[in-house]
Amino acid sequence: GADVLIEGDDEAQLAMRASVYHLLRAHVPGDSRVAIDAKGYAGEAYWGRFFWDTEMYLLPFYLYTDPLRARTLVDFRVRALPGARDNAASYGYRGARYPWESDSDGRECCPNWQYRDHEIHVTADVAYAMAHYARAAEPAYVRGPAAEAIVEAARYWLDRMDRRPGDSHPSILGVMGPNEYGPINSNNAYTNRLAAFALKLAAEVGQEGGATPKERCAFAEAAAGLPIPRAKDGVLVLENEEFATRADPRFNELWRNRNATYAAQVSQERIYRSKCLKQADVLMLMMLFPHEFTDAEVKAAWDYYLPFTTHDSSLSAGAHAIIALRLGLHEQAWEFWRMSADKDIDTEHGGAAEGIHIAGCGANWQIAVLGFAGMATALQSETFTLAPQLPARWKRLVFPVAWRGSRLRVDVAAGRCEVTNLGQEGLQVRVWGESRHLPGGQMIAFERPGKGKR
Ligand code: IFM
Repeated sequence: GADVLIEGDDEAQLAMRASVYHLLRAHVPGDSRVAIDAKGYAGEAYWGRFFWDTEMYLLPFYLYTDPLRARTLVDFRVRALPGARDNAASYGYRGARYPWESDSDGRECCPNWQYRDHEIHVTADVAYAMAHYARAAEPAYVRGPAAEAIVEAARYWLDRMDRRPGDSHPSILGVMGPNEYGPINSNNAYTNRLAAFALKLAAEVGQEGGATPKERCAFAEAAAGLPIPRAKDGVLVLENEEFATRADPRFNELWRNRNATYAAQVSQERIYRSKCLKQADVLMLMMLFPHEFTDAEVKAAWDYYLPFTTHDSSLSAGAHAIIALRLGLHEQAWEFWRMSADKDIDTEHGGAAEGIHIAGCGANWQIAVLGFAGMATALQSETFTLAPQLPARWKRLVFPVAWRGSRLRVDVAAGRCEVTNLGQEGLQVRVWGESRHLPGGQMIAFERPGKGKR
C-alpha cells in the first residue's frame, strides 16, 4: 500500500489519507494514454488538461510508492512526442516543445498566450522527470524508451536560446517561470537550471536518442553556459534579470482580504509590473537542487521572496514547507503544511468546488516524506537518506518507500527512526547522518543525535 500513518494529529491524518486516496483514484494503472489532469479528474476547471504538475508534484508519490504507476506518467510524455514536435515546429523550432497545457496527444491547449508562449520550463520538467524515474526505478529508461524525447527536447532548447551581444553565455529570454505573476522575463533561474539539466542529460544519453557527437557537444556546452542570475552580493539568487527592477506590490494597501487571492483584488497589469509571486520559483529550484545552494543562499532567498509571495497557487505551500525545514524554521514549516493540507478539506478557506487540487495532494505527500521525514530523492542522493524532524504534534509517522528496486518501511517516533528492508537484497541507509548497511529482511533503529528530540 501507499498509506502514510500519522499518529497524534487526526486532522493531518485525515488530510494525508484524503490526498493518498485522490492520488490513487486519479491514476489509471497500466495506461500511458493519460497522465493526471490538474483537478485530478474531479472537476471541470482546466478542462482535463495535463500540466507540469504531473512531473514535479505528482510523480514523486508514485515513484516512491509504486514505480509501475510512475512509469505510465513518464511514458505518457514519450507517447506525446509527435505532438510536442508539432508544437516546436509551430514556433519555428527544431525538436520537441512540450505544451504548457497538454491534451492526451501532447497538443498545446492553453488558451492564454502568456502562459502558452512563455511557460516553457515544462519541457525541461519533462526531461527532469524522465531522469528522476530512471534514477529511482529503472536506470535503462533514459537510454531506452525516453532517449529520443530527451534529445528532441534538447534540440528545442538549443534553438530557443539567444546569445546577446557582449554576453559570453547563452540566455533563455522571454519566459515565464513557475511564478506566473512574473511575465516575459530573461534568464529565469528555475528555467535555466532545469534546461541545463535537460541539456546535460541529452549530452549523456543522446547517442541512444539519435544525437550526433557534434550535437551532444553542443548540448553539453549550452548546459554549462546557462547562467543563474544573482544580485550584486553574489548570494541572493534572482528569479530573473528583471525581478528587482519591478514595483513594490503594496500588499498592505491593495490586498485587503487575505482570505481571498491577491489576483482577485488587483488588475493583471498591476501584478505584472510588481515584485510579486504567485508561487515558489527560486525556492522551488532550491528544493530540487539542495546541494547546489548554501544555507546562506537559501536563507537569503527565503527572506527576500517570502514577503512578496501571495501563495495564490496551491502549488506554493509544499515547496515553502520543505525549504522551511531545510532552514530549521519549524513554525513556518507547520504553517505551510497546514496551508497545503487544508486546501481541499477546509471548505471555509479552500474547498474542492472545481475539482481536487491534485498537485496539492502530491505536495502533501512530499511535505511529509521529503520534508518532515527528510528523505532525499534519488536525484539528490545515491544512498537512501532520511533526516526526520517531525512536527511537535506528530507522535509517529510511518510510510512505505520503493527505493531503486528495494522495498522499505520507515517508522519515525520519539527521536527514533526504524527502517525495515522488506526485500531480500541489502542496501546502504543513512539516517541523521549515520550510514549503515541494512540487510534484506532486517530492521535498523537509528537514534536522533543530540537533545530536543522531535
Ligand atoms: O501548473 C499550475 C501552475 O503552476 C499554477 N496555476 C495552476 C496550474 C495547474 O495546476
